[in-house]
Amino acid sequence: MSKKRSNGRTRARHSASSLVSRNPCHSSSPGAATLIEILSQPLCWTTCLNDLRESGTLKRIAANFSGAPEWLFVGCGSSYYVAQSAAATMTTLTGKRAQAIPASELLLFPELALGGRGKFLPVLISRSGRTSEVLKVAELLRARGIDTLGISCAPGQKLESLVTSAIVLPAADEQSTVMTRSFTSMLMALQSLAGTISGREDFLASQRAVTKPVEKLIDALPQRVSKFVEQHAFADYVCLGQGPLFGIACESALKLTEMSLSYGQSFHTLEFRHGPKSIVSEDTLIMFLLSDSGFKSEVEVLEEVKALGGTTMVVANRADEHVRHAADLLIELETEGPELARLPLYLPAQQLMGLFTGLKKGLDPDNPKNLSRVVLLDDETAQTSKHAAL
Ligand code: F1P
Repeated sequence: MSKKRSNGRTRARHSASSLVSRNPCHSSSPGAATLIEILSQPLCWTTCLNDLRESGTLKRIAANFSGAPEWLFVGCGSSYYVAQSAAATMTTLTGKRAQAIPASELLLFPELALGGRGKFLPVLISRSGRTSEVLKVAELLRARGIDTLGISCAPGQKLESLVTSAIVLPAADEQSTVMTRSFTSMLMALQSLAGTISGREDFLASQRAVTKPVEKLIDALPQRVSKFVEQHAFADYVCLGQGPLFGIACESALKLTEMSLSYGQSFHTLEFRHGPKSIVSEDTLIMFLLSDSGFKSEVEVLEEVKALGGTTMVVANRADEHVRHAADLLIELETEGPELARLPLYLPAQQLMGLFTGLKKGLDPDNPKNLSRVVLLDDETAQTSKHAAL
């Protein structure tokens, strides 16, 4: 059955739930690899955290770099959004100034990115360890004698040879083009580093503790999300999050865009009132990532959007009556411990929303249109700005 969209493009409609019922392990059908990678996250997180603890990697890196007064997290695409939530975590747990920046900004506007900065530690984030812009930044910093920390999921890649110290998470690497478990695992590793530097044993313990109970939640998610996708057809998607959740909101919007070629936007939740809420309608899905710290204020925006006739999806640790009333799809994480420790847990539902929306449109989320798994630029394009006065 084809469906006419407001912009006149017709769409083939496939049953998203068909993928859930088929055993993905043996299926090479569209989206199967990404579905396997999304569902593998709890086990992947446990493996990565165990590997890091048993190898003593984080303790070693904390010993070498905990003195750095300022941290600068650098990445591209999804890895830039890891940088945003990692920077928020580093500041919240250690009190140190931390910022996130796309690699291209540091290459093209170095004075903007680095001007006036005292001693700082750059953290270079790249799933592949091969992205040209990130490698260029690593070379630039190395040429300036600045120590760097790198994090990747692919052992033995160029980034590892260019940085002073590296965290590598082979268990989190993926076949798919889009980042799912690599995103959440690299974020969890950087959060664990911040917990180690700040000596927050409670945070480290809750990080380990959340991976088990979430298995049950993630196993039940495909049915719930695919059913919701079956019952709705949206023209636009908006993802809202505040504080450390803003990076997760950006990544959620990118997952919708990459896997379903939909228009996905992200805003700080309360910023949505200042203009963007003009697009609220029943065929706009507004996804709320509710924090504990800003819960009351964020729920007021949720209720406003519902009153304007918007369709809503909510991910929160625990909902109250207001949220239950205003959410068309409600995902409760129901975990204990500090809210920062459950940051990565907000993503699987969003990842599945992108996957099933793409399948419904007859797309293959494993191989998004126009995208390559690694962005390799010829030397010319990745040249640093002539003004690279670091
Ligand atoms: C970053 C990235 C991905 C994006 C696509 C292209 O790669 O931009 O976020 O989904 O796969 O590459 P990396 O530097 O983290 O390998």
